[in-house]
Amino acid sequence: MPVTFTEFLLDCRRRTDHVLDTVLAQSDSPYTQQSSELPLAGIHQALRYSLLAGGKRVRPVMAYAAASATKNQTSANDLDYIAAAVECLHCYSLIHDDLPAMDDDDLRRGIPTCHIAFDEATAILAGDALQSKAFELLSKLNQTPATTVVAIIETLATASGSQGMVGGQYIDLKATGQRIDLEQLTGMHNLKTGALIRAAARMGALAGAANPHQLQAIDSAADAMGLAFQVVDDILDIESDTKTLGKKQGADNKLNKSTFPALLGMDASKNLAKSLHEQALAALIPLGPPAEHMRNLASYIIRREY
Ligand code: GRG
Repeated sequence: MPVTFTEFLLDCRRRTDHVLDTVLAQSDSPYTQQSSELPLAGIHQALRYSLLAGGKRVRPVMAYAAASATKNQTSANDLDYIAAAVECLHCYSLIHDDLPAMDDDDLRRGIPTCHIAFDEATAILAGDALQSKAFELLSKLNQTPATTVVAIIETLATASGSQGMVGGQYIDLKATGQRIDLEQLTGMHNLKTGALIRAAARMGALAGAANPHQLQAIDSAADAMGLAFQVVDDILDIESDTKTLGKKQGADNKLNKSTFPALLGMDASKNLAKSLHEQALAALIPLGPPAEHMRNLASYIIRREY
């Protein structure tokens, strides 16, 4: 049983990576099961390349932390599949976000982006396959009541679609080069970045059989944590460096994107991150000591260096 947050974080990452490695290894055959004539090694290499390249695994950790905040026994196996599913969905969004038609980046997680290492068509298909894999993994939940599994699937589907992450990305692309106000910027990031982080917490809480009060507390904490994550992302894009970030520093500025520091200034952006952190901690008060990992994750999100 992990004690410190660092141990918890490492344990969550290890568990997530184990599932990802296992499920990808099962599909890593160079050929389909149906026919030994159809080579598939390239697409499977691309999936493994992007998914197993590291990453902080913040969304999986969020799911584990939310489940532990409910105090209820949760099936470890089912939680592992939820964690791996949300990471697959996230990784698909990163691969597609890096494409020339989107942000056109050539570095991610410290290595060349998927379309640079392979090719554009392979990267599009790898993203598509990871999205499908996410829902395939959720279909493996067998210790969770069926109605809860449906609610978990609905949570991920809604959060990642046009009223969630994809919608936020669409607004981002349309807003590039234009002046938008703080309300619009916040709304966009609540969808683009926040929706999946909120979904991760909600899926963990649902798997942990959260009661309506717990669910409400976890939802509002995750809401603040999701936005804080993006504010910090914008700050790091200015104050950090390419090596630490594992992606191009200054990319937002280069693309003429609206960001929190651009709109508010650096000091006000740091204050906003602090106040979102406080909001998250306040929302978690009713959950008491079992929400310790959620509290620590909220702190990790605003103190992270990459
Ligand atoms: C093209 C159909 C289609 C959909 C695209 C690309 C996309 C939908 C959405 C993009 C969403 C996106 C990339 C949001 C950015 C969120 C963000 C700050 C990502 C970085 O996450 P980290 O720092 O990365 O957790 P690691 O590598 O640590 O996992």
